[in-house]
Amino acid sequence: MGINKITLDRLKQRLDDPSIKIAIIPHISADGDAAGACSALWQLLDRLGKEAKVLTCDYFPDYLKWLERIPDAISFQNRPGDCKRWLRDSNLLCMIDHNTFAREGDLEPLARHFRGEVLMIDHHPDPINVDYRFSDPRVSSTCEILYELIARIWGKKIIDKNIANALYTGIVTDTGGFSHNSSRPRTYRVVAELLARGLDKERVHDCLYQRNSPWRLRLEGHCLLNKMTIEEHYPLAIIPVSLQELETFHFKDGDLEGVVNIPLTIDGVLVSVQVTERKERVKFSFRSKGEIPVNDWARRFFNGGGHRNAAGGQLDLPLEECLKILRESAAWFFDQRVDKNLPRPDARAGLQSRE
Ligand SMILES: [Mn+2]
Repeated sequence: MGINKITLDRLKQRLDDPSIKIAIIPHISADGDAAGACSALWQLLDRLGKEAKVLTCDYFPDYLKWLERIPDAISFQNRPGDCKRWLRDSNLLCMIDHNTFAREGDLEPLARHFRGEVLMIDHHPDPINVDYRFSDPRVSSTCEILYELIARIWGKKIIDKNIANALYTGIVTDTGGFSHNSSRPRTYRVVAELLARGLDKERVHDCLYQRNSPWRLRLEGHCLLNKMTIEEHYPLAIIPVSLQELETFHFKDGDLEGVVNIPLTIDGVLVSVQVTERKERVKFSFRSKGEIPVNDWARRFFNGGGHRNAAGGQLDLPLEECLKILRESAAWFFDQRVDKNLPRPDARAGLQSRE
């Protein structure tokens, strides 16, 4: 990965300053990569005796609370005063797993007016300019970049079991268990190194994937059985979920994690979109295979963006309206933005033969 040596040396020097006080901010609706990187960075700064805190605009989901230090994060939702004070007194803000203040929810205005320096560790395209930027969209995850930074600044020996567990969490979740964005040999060398540093892979997998509630599985089943549709003219699956349904299935944050990926396992489906009605707004989650840039679709119609194969967005409109916009803009997306030479098999063929 291209880590700029000059920026790295400057950061090293900055972190040596005894007056350094650090605010670490993940993106809104933190995922495994954001939470893993926050956990690893906070643990590391603890070990170095630095003053640091993780601030969130919302909450970390329950399925990531086992990560060291994550339960101690300060949420703007229930401790806005503490968040403001910490940001006012800090002189280094770390943007984790995002590259624009717009991904910081209610913390955005505070972060925009931050008076100290800003460090970005991220792997999304089109980052803004900050004082210390470590950003590379070719890398599997923010956690992999953070590993490289730690190894280059302090040496890999500083990584203990809990830091290794946190870093691995980001790598394994952001690649969908090494299925996408994970074809660089380096990613596996980093994982090998984390194993050597004490990574407890079984524990991480158990915590991430084997602590489902029955309701989560029922909701997933409902989505696939009753909600998923496959478009007639495009290789596109859509899963709409209403607020009412979330309540019926006793929804908790994280319960829909990964569901949007499942339709991509259908032969002929190349794009999957989950549309979830939440109290505040309707959220969109896009996934695609190969060269299909769903981040373009999310950016143009849904106030969002992200990676080529995994993006998100949101609209402040009723669910039905959102679905209409999605279906209408599908024509623009597939006709204008998707390579005409892509295979566009009739996804319905496989289904109809069994009807
Ligand atoms: Mn990430």
